[in-house]
Amino acid sequence: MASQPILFSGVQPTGGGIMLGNYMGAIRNWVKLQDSYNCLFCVVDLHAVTVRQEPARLRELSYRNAASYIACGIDPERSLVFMQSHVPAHAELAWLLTCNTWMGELSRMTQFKDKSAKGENIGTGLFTYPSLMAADILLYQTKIVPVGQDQKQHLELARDLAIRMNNTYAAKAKEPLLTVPDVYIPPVGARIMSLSDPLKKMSKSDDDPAGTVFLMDTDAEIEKKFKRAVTDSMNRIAVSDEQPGVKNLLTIQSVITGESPEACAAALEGQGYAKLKGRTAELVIETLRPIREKVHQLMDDKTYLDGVLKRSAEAASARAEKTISRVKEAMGFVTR
Ligand code: ATP
Ligand code: LTN
Repeated sequence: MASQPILFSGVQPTGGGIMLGNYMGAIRNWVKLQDSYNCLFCVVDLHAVTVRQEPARLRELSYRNAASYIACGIDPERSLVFMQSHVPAHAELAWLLTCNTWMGELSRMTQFKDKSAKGENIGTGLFTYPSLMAADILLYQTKIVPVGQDQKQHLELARDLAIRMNNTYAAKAKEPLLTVPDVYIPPVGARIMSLSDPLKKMSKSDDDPAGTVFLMDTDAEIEKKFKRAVTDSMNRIAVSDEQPGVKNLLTIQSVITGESPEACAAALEGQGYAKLKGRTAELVIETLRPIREKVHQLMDDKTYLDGVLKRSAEAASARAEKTISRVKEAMGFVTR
């Protein structure tokens, strides 16, 4: 509905594809919020190429991300589902924002520090990644951005950039140039940890696939990953920072059941870790199975997916164009 506030979010088509952390920290909440907001869900393929991607794999994963959004419950009749690279205004606004983003701000970004520490050839796109992300959001006058905990710092930059652009180029205008967005981080599940190293966040591009449960994993693979999940030797099922592995499993249960992690712990009182892992695996398998089946179905119907992507990109472009023209005019570009 046009009168509803605007929601924007996206996931990169990278690594092994969408995983449990993306689902619990982000996509699940998109589905919940989709009735109350005018939503745009983007496959952020321009962000994906900030690290080297194999072209055929990028294409496959991009389709799969779109299929996964729909399979998780996004209704493409109500919400836009599109490729970032299909709307050139993302790259255009990103440039205008990059020129208003300070080196110091980007240097402080923990995602850049973490990712650049791993690689040898660090592209400048990895450094300016947050300005592109701000462009994604600000292009649509977005009010709310549902993401996991790790994106909080990027969202703060997007807010700062909106305020800066408004003050610099539209201080006397009746209406602000850009809406200052709010972040939405879920109370539980905003930071799902790796099953093989519960001190590290679960990630779809982790070198060790044992720590990550992918949307497309088979039931047997999911069961195996949970069986091998790293816990501790305390032999106590409780929610405690001293037991990050156990806490992570209880958090996963909590997101699915809607009970608090403490209640999930109490339900397993006196039981061993095998039971805790088995119960968690069971819940995750039941949650992901119908989603996986739907993704397979959708991936077999590229005509349908292409239709959704085309329609959504056209609608998104028309909306993006309005912001781009206003920003360019305010900055002093000659109008066409
Ligand atoms: P990559 O490892 O390829 O950088 P990623 O797994 O960190 O990717 P993103 O595409 O960067 O995933 O993130 C998509 C969304 O999923 C974001 O909203 C992000 O905050 C959320 N997210 C990512 N990892 C987790 C996690 N472990 N727990 C909860 N939410 C997460
Ligand atoms: N940087 C995000 C992905 C992303 C995003 C966005 C999320 C790119 N643009 C706009 C929300 C809104 C990540 O999860 N790594």
